[in-house]
Amino acid sequence: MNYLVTGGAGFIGANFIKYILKKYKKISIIILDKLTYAGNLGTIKEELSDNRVTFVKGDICNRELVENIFMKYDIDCVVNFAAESHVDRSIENPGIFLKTNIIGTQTLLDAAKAHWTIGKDEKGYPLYKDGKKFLQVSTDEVYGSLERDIPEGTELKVETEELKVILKDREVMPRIFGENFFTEKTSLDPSSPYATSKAGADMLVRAYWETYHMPVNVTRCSNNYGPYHFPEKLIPLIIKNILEGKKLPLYGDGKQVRDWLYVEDHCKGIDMVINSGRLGEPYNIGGFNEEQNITIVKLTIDTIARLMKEQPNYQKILKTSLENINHNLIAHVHDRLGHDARYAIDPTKTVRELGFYPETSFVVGIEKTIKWYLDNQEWVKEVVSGDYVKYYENMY
Ligand code: NAD
Ligand code: TDX
Repeated sequence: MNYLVTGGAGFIGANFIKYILKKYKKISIIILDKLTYAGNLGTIKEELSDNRVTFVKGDICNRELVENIFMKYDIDCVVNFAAESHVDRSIENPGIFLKTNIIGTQTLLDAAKAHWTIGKDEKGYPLYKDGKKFLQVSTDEVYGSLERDIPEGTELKVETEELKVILKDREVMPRIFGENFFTEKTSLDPSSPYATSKAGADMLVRAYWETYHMPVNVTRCSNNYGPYHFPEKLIPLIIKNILEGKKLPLYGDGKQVRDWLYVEDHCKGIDMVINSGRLGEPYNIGGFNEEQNITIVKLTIDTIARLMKEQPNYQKILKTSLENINHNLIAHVHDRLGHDARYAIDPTKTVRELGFYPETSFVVGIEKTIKWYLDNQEWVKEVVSGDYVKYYENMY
């Protein structure tokens, strides 16, 4: 089997490649990545020397290049991670988001369609070689925003009786605020240019299913965290700033809610959808772990302070004194424009149909993540280069 993994030098793409190579011996991977500021070959250093892996540097919008890849390799599955992924950057400069996220997806769809088609049925729909699949990695942000304010004393809830039964006896118990969730039937209602570009790509993939019967799936996942997360996103940015004794920018009142999922659990969910997802269907992948941003930030500060005390060796990384690692580092800054208040995934369909379940509780996942950053400061230095510095000069 040959997988074409686009965006494989980025955060989730790289974690996915590591997951697949470990789990399967007979899958070869062709990585196509433009190596933007967010892509880093250091992230996949070991995998690049594996003879099952081929790396191609290039843009998913480059038709000729994508065609050549399909001509050279018999691609069985496209897993499209490649994207401009940061909401704040999309507010500053939407154009590149539309280009990469929409036109890039169309370019990949066209090449896959051309190379996988073997004829037509009696109605004129294309017929495809067996076992092919186009997996579009999407996000819960395409659904827009849910209500945010959680009345005092609200109990944690799960939406359906069926979900309650499935969740019984699991180690990761749901932590869910509010009444409403995104299901796969929720209308797409994106707010930011990033989310809109992802929704555009989602709908295009759906259009290729409806119009050409392309073998596709879309996965819509909540906020990931874990190793190799680029330090412009909340959790890795906070970890980096704490270690440097810098202020921690919290947008607005910090009470916005996200559903956090450990990246390896997302990779597992994608693998399940590739293997068993019903063609043409979207699947939600969520962490059952809603949390307010302010709680995430405080927990990260507390965990780092604790780890520094438990393992004093780590203190040599600090560019500030241990006493300064406290909640006073939090600085409320101006809110993100059009900031979505709450994301909350109901992954019942994926749980029920594919047996998906997040294995990593947030307490375990955040400690693993922080330790990874403490142990991999060289990686952080490597990815924080010119473009990142320029971006932050303009931020606050
Ligand atoms: P990332 O920004 O860390 O990585 C994106 C990768 O794509 C980088 O390696 C970059 O070089 C590459 N890339 C960008 N433009 C390209 C182009 N035109 N051609 C080829 N490669 C290009 O992103 P991520 O956080 O790993 O997200 C991966 C995918 O998952 C995205 O599609 C994103 O929308 C989706 N997603 C992310 C999250 C999350 O929490 N991070 C949650 C749900 C879905
Ligand atoms: O400095 C910050 N301060 C802050 O308060 C940053 C970077 C973020 N935030 C807030 C904004 C969000 O409410 O924290 C929350 C998380 O922000 P991000 O890490 O930027 O993630 P988000 O905007 O939720 O989007 C992420 O999850 C869905 C990914 O970046 C997307 O690619 C994915 O689709």
